[in-house]
Order: sequence, then C-alpha cells, then structure tokens
Amino acid sequence: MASGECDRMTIGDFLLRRLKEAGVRHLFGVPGDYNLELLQQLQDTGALKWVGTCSELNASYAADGYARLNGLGALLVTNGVGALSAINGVAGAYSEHVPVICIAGSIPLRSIDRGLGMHHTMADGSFDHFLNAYAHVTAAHARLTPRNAATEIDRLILTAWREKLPVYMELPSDIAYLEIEVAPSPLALTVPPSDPERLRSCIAAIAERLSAAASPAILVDADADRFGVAAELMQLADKMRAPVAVINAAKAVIDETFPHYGGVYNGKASEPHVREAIETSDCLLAIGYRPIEVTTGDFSASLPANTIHARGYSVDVGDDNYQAITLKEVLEGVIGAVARRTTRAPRQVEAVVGPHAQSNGSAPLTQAAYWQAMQGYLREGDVMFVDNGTAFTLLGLKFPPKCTFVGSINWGSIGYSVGALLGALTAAPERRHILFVGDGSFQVTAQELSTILHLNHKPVIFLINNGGYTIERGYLGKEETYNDIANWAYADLPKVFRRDTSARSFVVRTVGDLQTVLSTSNDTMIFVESVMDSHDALAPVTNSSNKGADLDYGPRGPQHRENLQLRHAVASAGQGVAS
Ligand SMILES: Cc1ncc(C[n+]2csc(CCOP(=O)(O)OP(=O)(O)O)c2C)c(N)n1
Ligand SMILES: [Mg+2]
Repeated sequence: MASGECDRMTIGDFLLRRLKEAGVRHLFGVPGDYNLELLQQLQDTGALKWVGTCSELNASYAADGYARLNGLGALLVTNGVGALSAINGVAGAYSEHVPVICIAGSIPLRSIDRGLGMHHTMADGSFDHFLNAYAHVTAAHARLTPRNAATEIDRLILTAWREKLPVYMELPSDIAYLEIEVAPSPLALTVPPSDPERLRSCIAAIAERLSAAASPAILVDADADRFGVAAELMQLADKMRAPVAVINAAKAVIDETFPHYGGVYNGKASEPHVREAIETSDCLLAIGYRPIEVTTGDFSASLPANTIHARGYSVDVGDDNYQAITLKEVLEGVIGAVARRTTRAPRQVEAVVGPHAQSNGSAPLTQAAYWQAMQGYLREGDVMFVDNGTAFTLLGLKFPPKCTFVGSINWGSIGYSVGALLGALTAAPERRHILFVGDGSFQVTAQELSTILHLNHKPVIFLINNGGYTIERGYLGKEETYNDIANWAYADLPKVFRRDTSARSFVVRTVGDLQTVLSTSNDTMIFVESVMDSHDALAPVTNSSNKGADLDYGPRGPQHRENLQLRHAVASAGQGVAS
C-alpha cells in the first residue's frame, strides 16, 4: 500500500475496529493471560462492550444467540483451555449456519518461534493442535502475524458473514500492540454480485417451472433466515398463491400468520395438509434444505421429483447447477418473472399442540395443560428459545407475528438455550425473550443466569422440573436412574445468583398456579419452575424418541424390552425432535 492510502494501527485495535465495522458491538468470553492485552485495548478504545461469561462454552452459545439476532457474533477465549471449552458451541454454529467469530488469544509468536514450552498447551512442542481442531468446525481459520493480520482479519470476518458459518482466529499475545498499515476505509459487508448471465438463466429456469406448475409450493430451511430472504419468499408465495412450509429448524422464519403459511413439514410426522402440500406439489422450491432424521419424520420425507434446490450461492434446477449467483438476487428476479395467480385460495392453519387440558385449576400440572397455557402467553414480537427435551413441544405452537425462534435443531447440545438467551438479550434487549428449558438442559449452563441477572436483563424463563431427562426416557430407560438428576431448588437460583435480585420466582404445581403466574407483570425477570411428572410427554416427543431409538439401536437394541421405553398410548402427528 502506498503511504497516504493507509493508516497505522495496532493489530488489536484494528481487529476491534473491523469487528465494530462489521456490526459486532459486544464480545463474549472469559479473560486469560493470552487475551488480556486485547481486552485492555477493548477497554481503552471502548470499541466494543465486553460481556464476561462464566465459561467459554456459554460464551460460544451467547455469541451464537447474539449472531442469530444481530447477523454476526464474536467471542474471545484463551489458548487451548478456553478454545476447547468453546469448540462445542462453535461446531454448533457451523451445524446451524450461524456466523460466529471465535478469537483465541494464543501463545506469543516469540515462544512459538523459539519452540518454548508454554502453559495451556500439550507441552509437546507443537502449537498447532487447537488451530487444527478448529479447522474442522469452521469455514476459515488463521493464526495472525504482523504480515498477514491486515488481510486475514478481513478475510475471516468476511468469510463468516458471507458463508453464515463460524471462523477461528488466533491472536498471539505479543502482537496485539504491534503496529501495521491498514486500509482507512471501513470493512464493507458485501458479497460479489451474481454473474449476470447465470443470474438471468437461473431466474428464467425457476420462473418457467414455477409458472407452469399447477400446485407450486415452497419449503424453507434455516438458511432462508441466515441469508435474509424470508420477506422475498413471502412475496413470491403471495404472487403465486402457493403454500409455504418450514422444517422445524426454520420455525417462525416465515410469519405464521401469513395467509400462505402452511405449517411445519416433517415427513410423515407432519400435519396431513402440510405433507400433502409439499409432497404432491408439481414444482417445489426448497430453500437451503438440509434433511436429517428429526426434520424428515425419520426419513419419511419425500420431496417431489420436480424440486428446485436453492442455497445461499447456488441453485439446482433439473439437471443444471447455477453458480455465481446470490439467493437474494435470484428470488428478487423470480418474484418479478413468475406468473401471478389469483385462483388458488390460501389456507390458514391452527396450532397443533396436543389434547385439550383439564379445566380443574387444582389438578396437578400436565404437559398438555402447560403447553396450552403457553400458547395463550405468546405475543407479537417475542423471541422464543427452546432447549432439547419435552420443551420441543413449543415447535407445535402457533407463533404470533414477528416472533423469532432460537433453537439448535441439528446440533442439539443441551444447555445451548441459556447461553443463547444471554446473547440474544444483549443483541436485542428491547424485545421480550422467553426461554423454554428442561431441568436437565438447564443444569449444564445454569450459571449463565447470573450474567443475565448481573446485566439487568428481564427474560421470562419457563423451566420444566420433571426430575431428569424425560425425552431420553422415550429412547431408553423409562425408569432408569441414569435418566434421573438432582432436584435443585431452581426457583431459588435468581436469589443465589444475585442477592439483591428483583426477579419474580415461582414454583408451579397446578394449572391454577400456572394461570396466576402467567398474569404476572414482566417489569423484571420472571423465573417459573413448573413441576411435572417424569413420565409426562406429549405424543410428538415420545413418538419421535421411540423412532429415534429404533434408528439408533437397530432391531437388536434394548428398546424392545418390556417397559424400558416411555411410550405414548396413541400415535399421532407431530414435530420431530431429537435428544
Ligand atoms: C451436550 C449434550 N449432552 C447430552 C445430550 C443428550 N440429551 C438430549 S436431551 C437430554 C435430556 C434433556 O432433559 P431435560 O432438559 O430435563 O428435558 P426433558 O426432561 O423435559 O425432556 C439429554 C441428556 C445432548 N443433547 N447434548
Ligand atoms: Mg427434565
């Protein structure tokens, strides 16, 4: 770079500047001697706000939750011990297509150069183990040096943002204060525009098929959210008067009050009208479809032969594959090109949550009554978090307009939701955030509640206390002690985690209790521990777990033994869920 065209900045300041330019306003993580120097730069420049978490695992979940609402998230960990604690969450971000930047303050270059043994390593003379580990769970990784920092920082941030995937960056602790030459212009979060011919051809091919179809339909996976095309998909559906279904990883990506929204497609576990709309469509437009057993009704999903598969940057139409296009430009073009239909009628759907609850207010609380009450509690604009377990029943509720769903359907790491809640609260504190979590999942990351309280956030937390891992009992071990957990005084935790808390805590045992609690005002955190039977689960949960066991253990597996599996009396349709 010729002088005059560049600024001189320290590597650490430049990294923080780039993060800020990319829209990252907060950094989650845990201090360590290898990252304190960057933290000091953060403190001195005020470039970002630091949100210290109780563990790096929780920081990785928080950065993921933050990115879901903000478009990009970041965490800062220390070498090895911190990086490996965070790797589960970063891998989850990969699985769920969430752009998270994991920065590890790492061994000083001065030690690496001379092969000096250092703490937080294997003490085996190698400094690459963690970089190599992260290579498997990120779209890009690099160890920064004074030579590559200016370009690698931009490459990694842009890769995360463009690919909607995590990246990993090692910042050796002795270079954060070294000056380099950097471009003065801000980082532009852009993708290269489509190749004009490929774009035109792709749009024409899609529009031709959709226009010729008698029953076009749209199937939406999470990438529709990640690549920000939900509005375009609704416009397209509206113009074609075509039904739109989502898979449960894309819950609420399409506004569920949109007239053409059909429901959740999950193979034979779908509501019949959803299954019919998708499987009998004579031209299906599938967005980012990544089927796994729990999103396909155990592989019973059967997409029509004439399915167009569109992804962030490529599309399959018939035998053709289109590269050098962007999903947004393709959809904008298709909306313009496709034939408008006026004859097909939209079809509204009702919530599919289980049987009607008992009306007796003093009866013990059941899952059926619980979820029915929750349906009435949800309101426009809520952010809903779900963890693994019977809480998955949330997927069967009908969401009001403008809601956001934050879950980890593909990766499914228990405890994710508590960290993600902190992250999302940080990104969008003005919205109402509601966590649905089981006791088992909560126990993994419960301490992050303290950070949420410390920062004065006011989420609503619904915890199901059913004495352990009920969803697992549907796989195996209906009565086994390995599915039992210690019975914490959950509702006391806000007080434990913050002595002067104003959080309202409740222990709910009856339907009447729950109804009272749900009318509590939300000017402070509400923490609701609901006590329910360890064998209570709605059919979608037990059916899915039972089938999961058959897949996992095969015909010779122990699930066939008498009374070893929690089962539901009557099989019925529902959303697939994994544990
Ligand atoms: C990190 C991780 N460890 C283990 C599991 C396996 N697992 C899935 S669900 C579950 C139990 C969830 O129990 P809880 O949160 O209490 O839900 P519920 O009892 O309502 O089903 C476990 C242990 C997992 N998904 N992730
Ligand atoms: Mg439980």
